[in-house]
Amino acid sequence: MRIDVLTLFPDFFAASAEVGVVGRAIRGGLLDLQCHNPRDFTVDKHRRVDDRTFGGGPGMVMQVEPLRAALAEVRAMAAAPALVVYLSPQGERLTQRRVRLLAGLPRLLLLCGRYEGVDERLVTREVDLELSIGDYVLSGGELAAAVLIDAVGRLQEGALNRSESASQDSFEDGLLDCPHYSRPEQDAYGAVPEVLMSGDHRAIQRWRRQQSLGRTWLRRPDLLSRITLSGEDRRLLEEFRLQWAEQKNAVRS
Ligand code: 9D3
Repeated sequence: MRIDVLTLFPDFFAASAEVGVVGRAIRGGLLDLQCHNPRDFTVDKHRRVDDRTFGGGPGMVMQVEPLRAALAEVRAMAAAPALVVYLSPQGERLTQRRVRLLAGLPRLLLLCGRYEGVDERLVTREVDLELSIGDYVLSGGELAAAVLIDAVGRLQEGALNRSESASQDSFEDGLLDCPHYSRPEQDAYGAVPEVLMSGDHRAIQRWRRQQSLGRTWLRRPDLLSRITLSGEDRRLLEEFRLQWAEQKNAVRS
């Protein structure tokens, strides 16, 4: 997969392209990440990319011409058709479902806004998809683009090893992950749950599933209401709820 990024801050992406799963995917040739600065596509001597907003008010807007020139040149750099994605607070929410869809495409062209954003005429004519990463205010699209690149990059075929397998991901089955523990068995903060030391793989699997269900119920009931639980899942969650209520009463008395 090829990802091109149009950004006024290409340096921003250097570290994230080197480290971890995505760094490995890039080095291994599974992902080709190229950043381009719209400022390099300006023709005036001040290399201007922004101007005041028509209608008045504070803030600057990224102008059409540098972005239009950059998009045309960058599109032509490879034969694969690119889906043009504009990272913006007005976009639809990025979810794991959308990540999976995007990860299967041959090429993405990510457009990062700064200031108040991009002139709407460019958005209307050139952008295929407008995406937000959540309901909080960032200072530009770069961090959101880096999030998208990470999420999509790690799904490239061969990017993950067995222990990182995507099928084990939280959200792939709509539940939060279970707690994890490592050595030593006993430390300054206490002991590891006994079942994990039992060697009984069926019991361990059951416990993990129950923890996933229980934590999702406690922390993200919105996720739980989107999925259908099996009979076994419902029994595990009911048992978790009972234990939760008992524990709460025990603390009170
Ligand atoms: C202070 C500026 N705001 C005017 C009332 C609007 C505004 C413009 C530009 C708010 C944020 C931004 C920059 N944000 C992004 O480019 C962005 C973003 C985000 O802020 N939150 C979640 N996802 C994204 S994707 C791109």
